[in-house]
Parts: sequence; C-alpha cells; structure tokens
Amino acid sequence: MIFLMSLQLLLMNSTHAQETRHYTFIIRMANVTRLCHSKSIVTVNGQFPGPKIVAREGDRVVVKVINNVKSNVSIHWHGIRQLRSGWADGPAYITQCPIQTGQSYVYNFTIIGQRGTLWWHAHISWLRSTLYGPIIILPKSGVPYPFPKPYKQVPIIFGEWWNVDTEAVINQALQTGGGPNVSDAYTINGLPGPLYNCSSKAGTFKLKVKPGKTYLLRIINAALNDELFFSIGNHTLTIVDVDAVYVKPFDTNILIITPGQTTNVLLHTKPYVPNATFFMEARPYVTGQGTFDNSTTAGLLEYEHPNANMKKLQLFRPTLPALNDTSFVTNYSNKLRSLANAQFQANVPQSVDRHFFFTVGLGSSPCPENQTCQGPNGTKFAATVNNVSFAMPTTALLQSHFDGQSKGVYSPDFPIIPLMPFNFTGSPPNNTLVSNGTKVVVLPYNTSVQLVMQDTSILGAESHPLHLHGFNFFVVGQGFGNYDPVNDPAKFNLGDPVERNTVGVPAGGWVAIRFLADNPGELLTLT
Ligand SMILES: *[C@@H]1O[C@H](CO)[C@@H](O)[C@H](O)[C@H]1NC(C)=O
Ligand SMILES: *[C@@H]1O[C@H](CO)[C@@H](O)[C@H](O)[C@H]1NC(C)=O
Ligand SMILES: *[C@@H]1O[C@H](CO)[C@@H](O)[C@H](O)[C@H]1NC(C)=O
Ligand SMILES: *[C@@H]1O[C@H](CO)[C@@H](O)[C@H](O)[C@H]1NC(C)=O
Ligand SMILES: *[C@@H]1O[C@H](CO)[C@@H](O)[C@H](O)[C@H]1NC(C)=O
Ligand SMILES: *[C@@H]1O[C@H](CO)[C@@H](O)[C@H](O)[C@H]1NC(C)=O
Ligand SMILES: *[C@@H]1O[C@H](CO)[C@@H](O)[C@H](O)[C@H]1NC(C)=O
Ligand SMILES: *[C@@H]1O[C@H](CO)[C@@H](O)[C@H](O)[C@H]1NC(C)=O
Ligand SMILES: *[C@@H]1O[C@H](CO)[C@@H](O)[C@H](O)[C@H]1NC(C)=O
Ligand SMILES: *[C@@H]1O[C@H](CO)[C@@H](O)[C@H](O)[C@H]1NC(C)=O
Ligand SMILES: *[C@@H]1O[C@H](CO)[C@@H](O)[C@H](O)[C@H]1NC(C)=O
Ligand SMILES: CC(=O)N[C@H]1CO[C@H](CO)[C@@H](O)[C@@H]1O
Repeated sequence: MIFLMSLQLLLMNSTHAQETRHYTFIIRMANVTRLCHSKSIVTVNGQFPGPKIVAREGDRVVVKVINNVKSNVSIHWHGIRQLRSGWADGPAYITQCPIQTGQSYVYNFTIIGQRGTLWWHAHISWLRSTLYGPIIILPKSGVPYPFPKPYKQVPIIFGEWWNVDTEAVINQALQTGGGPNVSDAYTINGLPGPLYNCSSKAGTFKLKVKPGKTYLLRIINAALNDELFFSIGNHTLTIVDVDAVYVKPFDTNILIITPGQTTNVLLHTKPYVPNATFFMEARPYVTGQGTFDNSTTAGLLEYEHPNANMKKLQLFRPTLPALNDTSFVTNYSNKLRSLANAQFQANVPQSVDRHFFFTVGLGSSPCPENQTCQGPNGTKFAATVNNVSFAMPTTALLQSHFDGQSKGVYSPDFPIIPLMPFNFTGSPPNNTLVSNGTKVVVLPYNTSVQLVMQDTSILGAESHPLHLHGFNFFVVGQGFGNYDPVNDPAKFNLGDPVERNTVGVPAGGWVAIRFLADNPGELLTLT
C-alpha cells in the first residue's frame, strides 16, 4: 500500500551541499562462517556488515552500485528524506526497476535537515539479511551536538543470521504460504557472540573503552523480523536521538528497538578501570503466537587495562525484560519526546486535512489449485492493510507515474478506512480471506495527514513495525484495544511527540501519527 504524491516541481531552496561524498558499492559474493556454518552471501565490497556512509547534514551523497551477483538488487537509504529525489529511494518496483546482473545505478541525494544515524539495506526479496550498513550523519561543521561531545562514536548494528540461504527461506515461505523459518542467531556487527554453541572467539564483537569517557553508540536494528531489547551489564545509557532526530535525553538501563529504527545513546564509562568485563546483550520482544528465534546475541565491553596481566576479570551480564514484557515497551515508548527547542523544533501538524484509519495485521489468501499450503487451514498467510495485500507490480510505480502510463500498473483506490469494520481486537471474524492489488492513495502536495494504524486480532494480535519512506512523522498517540475517534484525540501530544520514520504498531492496540505530505513521489510500506 502506497502513498503517491501528485508530482509538482518546486525550486530547490537555498540549501547548498557542503561536500559530495562518493562511494562505490560492488555487489559481490563472499564466503563467511558463523556458528560453524560457512555460507556464500551477497555483500557490498566483500564486507559483512557493509561499509559505512559518513556525511554531514547538507552534504550530497553519490553511491554507484555495481551488481556482480546473479540476483537483482536495489538499495534503500532507510530514513533519508529524499526531498525531491524519489528516484534515489531504492525499493525495487516502487521507485526503480532493480539493478540487474552486470548493470549499475547511481544513487544521488542530499541529506536535508537530518543528523544522527540512519542505515542502508537491500530492498528486494530478503537480500537485506546480508546487505546492510550504517549511515552516519554528522552535524554541519561548526554546529555542536545538543549533548556532551563524544570521545568516540561506534556503530552497533543488530542483524539476524540464518545458517541456510535466506533467499531459499523467503522463497519457500512465499511458495507454501507458511511463516518463514526463523533465524539461527541474532548478531551485533555481524557477530553472534559467546552465548551460542560453536561461537569461536572470533565471533564476538568487542568494544574496548577507556575509563571516564563518553562514547556515542549508534544503534541500528537491521534484523528482518524482531524487535530487540538491548542492555549493557552495570552501565546506564542516555538516549539522545532516534531515527536521526534529537530527543529529550533520558537515562535507562535497557532500550527497545524495532526493525528499521535507530537509537543514539551516550555510554559514560566508569571513572576507574573496573575489575570486570561487561556483556552487552540483545534479544527479542515477542507478541505473536508463531515460532520465533528467542536466542540472545552478546558482545563484550572491555576496559583497556593498564596492567595487561590482569586476567581473572568478573563477568557482568545485564538483565533483560521477559520476552513478552509489553509494559516495559509501553513505558519506554512514552518516554521518547522530541527535543523541541528553539533550534530543533517539532513542527507537528496542528490541523489535519485528511484522516486515514488503517488496520494492520494478518489474513489468508487462497492456496493455488493442486498445491499444498502451510498457512492457516491450508491457505497462505498474507500481510494486509485494510484487508488489502499488496501485489508487487512488474513496472516501477514511480516510473509508470512519471511516464504517464500508470493505468493498469496501480489504481488510486486504496481504502482509507476498513470496508467492513469489526471489533479489531476482540474475537476476529471467521472469514480471514484478504483481497489483493496494487492500490495507492494519491495526495495533493502539502496535505496534512493523520494516520491511525490499528492492529487486528485476525490470526493473532502481533506488534508490526511500520516505516514511512520519504517522510518523518510524529507519533502523537498510542493505546490498547480499539482506537476511539471521539475520546482518544483529546489525549494526543501535539507539543513534543517523538519524530521518527519507523514505529511499532502495538500488539492489540493502535498508534496515531501525523505528517505533512511535502515530498512528491514517495511511498509507505509495511515491513
Ligand atoms: C567460496 O568458497 C567456495 C568453496 O570453497 C569457493 O569455490 C568459492 O570460490 C568461494 N567464493 C568466494 C567469493 O570466495
Ligand atoms: C530481474 O529484473 C528483471 C526486470 O524487472 C526481470 O525481468 C527479471 O525476471 C528479474 N530476474 C530475477 C532473477 O528475478
Ligand atoms: C547528482 O545530482 C546533481 C544534482 O542534480 C548533479 O549536479 C550531479 O551531477 C549528480 N552527480 C552524479 C554523479 O550523477
Ligand atoms: C526458546 O525456545 C526454545 C525452543 O522452543 C525453548 O526450549 C526455550 O526454553 C526458549 N527459551 C527462552 C529463554 O524462552
Ligand atoms: C578481580 O576479580 C576476580 C574475580 O572476582 C578476583 O579473582 C581477582 O582477585 C580480582 N582482582 C583484583 C585485582 O581485584
Ligand atoms: C509472559 O510469558 C510468561 C511465561 O513465559 C507468562 O507466564 C505470562 O503470562 C506472559 N505474559 C503476558 C502478558 O502474556
Ligand atoms: C490439478 O490436478 C488435476 C488432477 O491431476 C488436473 O486434472 C488439473 O488440471 C490440475 N489443475 C491445475 C491448475 O494444474
Ligand atoms: C480453520 O477451520 C476450522 C474448522 O473449520 C475453524 O474452526 C477455524 O476457525 C479455521 N481457522 C482459520 C484461521 O480460518
Ligand atoms: C471488543 O472485544 C473485547 C475483547 O473481547 C471486549 O473487551 C470489548 O468490549 C469489545 N469492544 C466492543 C466495542 O465491542
Ligand atoms: C461466520 O460469521 C458470519 C457472520 O457473523 C455467520 O453468519 C456465519 O455463520 C459464520 N460462519 C461460520 C462457519 O462460523
Ligand atoms: C489475488 O487474489 C486473487 C483472487 O482471490 C487470487 O486468485 C490471486 O492468487 C491473489 N494473488 C496473490 C498474489 O495473492
Ligand atoms: C564491577 C562493577 O563495576 N560494579 C559496579 C556496578 O555498578 C554499581 C553501581 O553503579 C557499582 O557500585 C559497582 O561497583
């Protein structure tokens, strides 16, 4: 399901690129070994995780991507606003045709009004399981952080590892209609860590620190499916930025991060060299009824010891919440507030031109004749918004719109409210069949939008991460049960709500977002 803004040419404002950052991404195979399994994986430049992009706010980024593998590839720059550069956003068959074997494509965009951490990943089938890396956006030169200047900055990127080929995993799931096989491990910077069987020392991420310093950890959740809790034993983290937007700082021992989100935290190391090593750990927050990977990835926080012979160090492990600790997640989400000061304002739309109400959840689609399906009652699982399951076109949507040949490619009739309302979080209707199609909502430029996303209990209530391409949005409210359009809006935060590009729709609940549709030719997708 997609928003497509009516295309309108505007003069660029006077934002000048300070510098152009050039990168070449060669997509090629590489052999890696994890958990004692060797696998040939698709990589950028042979690196796993992939290389970091580093730029300042206002810079232009030019990435030439050369595809030297058998699969079609495209790369998405997750969270980059792509103001009037929609061609560079990257989702295959949405903003571009995929880059085919032997071909190349130049992504060319400017980073406008963003500073913090974002990330890039493949946006076709499941290639993002190995094709991902950080985007580090530094403030403009001469502009300080609104927090103590960090001594060092370290990306911490969570991923998911399968011992088998992930393209086979997703192809099998699409074929049979069952849930995809769950991962074998989570990873920190590509490494599973010591809590897995067969994890050699070389398989653990180590952060070596000096005492009495402030480190900026740029945390990214690049896992395909799971929201993750994260904590470092015996250390407090100060949250300062999410999705490349500053927030009001607050301290916590544990954070939760949804796939697609980023969180910048300050880690103040102890003033002395402790006689200890500290685990940092991540494991999932799970709400659905299906099977999941409940394992824990760990890295080590090690203090540089003046005395290298000091061996017998104590090990401190963090305590993470229970796998289903929804109240922790709710409390944490409520603490996230935009910084909203004179310099970094929260421009929350105070009035709304268009109201949308989308149900988000599962359903089933019929099993093709003579096939055996492994979804509910022999059908196929389908992810839906307002009971429509997105059908991937074979022509890129943006291109078909640009060429004036969108007829037959997509239809502008996406339902903006559920066609058959029901008690969304009560007992589900007995008919779980969904419709499918390539349907979009077309909005005039500069429409102010409020979108309420409501989880459904069809085939089990579950938390779903939602990401808006080309926009940040403000999370003005959330709650459990059915959204109440009469009483809930009175409780919205229109002052300093968190601004971000990805949000988890609570299991058995709803979330309300607002944004200004000020970026032509973009889209919303369900991850
Ligand atoms: C990966 O390993 C296989 C088997 O050892 C080898 O044939 C292949 O050339 C290797 N691929 C790369 C990219 O190194
Ligand atoms: C790659 O993309 C092209 C163009 O969309 C398509 O025709 C072709 O089937 C794709 N190849 C694979 C292996 O998916
Ligand atoms: C990137 O886009 C800018 C603005 O359109 C253009 O001036 C520049 O030549 C482009 N760079 C490349 C390498 O395509
Ligand atoms: C994880 O799942 C396995 C297999 O279902 C189960 O045996 C184990 O107890 C679970 N561990 C935790 C921490 O829930
Ligand atoms: C450090 O802790 C270990 C484990 O508790 C202990 O055996 C060792 O004596 C301690 N060393 C110092 C210098 O305190
Ligand atoms: C969370 O899981 C525990 C067992 O692992 C269970 O006893 C408890 O009822 C669950 N809580 C919720 C809110 O589902
Ligand atoms: C399904 O199988 C039956 C019996 O083998 C056959 O007659 C029919 O043509 C098949 N249908 C399709 C769509 O393949
Ligand atoms: C599966 O079929 C049974 C028996 O007809 C029915 O009770 C159940 O609700 C169905 N489940 C789903 C998910 O459709
Ligand atoms: C929806 O279902 C829930 C759970 O059964 C129930 O508590 C609630 O009252 C229902 N809401 C309405 C409006 O019927
Ligand atoms: C499904 O629900 C409809 C409407 O509530 C009802 O009329 C019908 O009998 C139900 N069918 C089954 C198989 O339960
Ligand atoms: C879309 O719906 C039609 C009609 O129910 C069905 O035949 C087709 O298989 C569906 N396509 C997908 C991709 O689910
Ligand atoms: C080993 C270690 O650093 N322990 C510390 C854990 O945190 C408490 C409170 O900050 C300290 O008192 C311990 O010394």
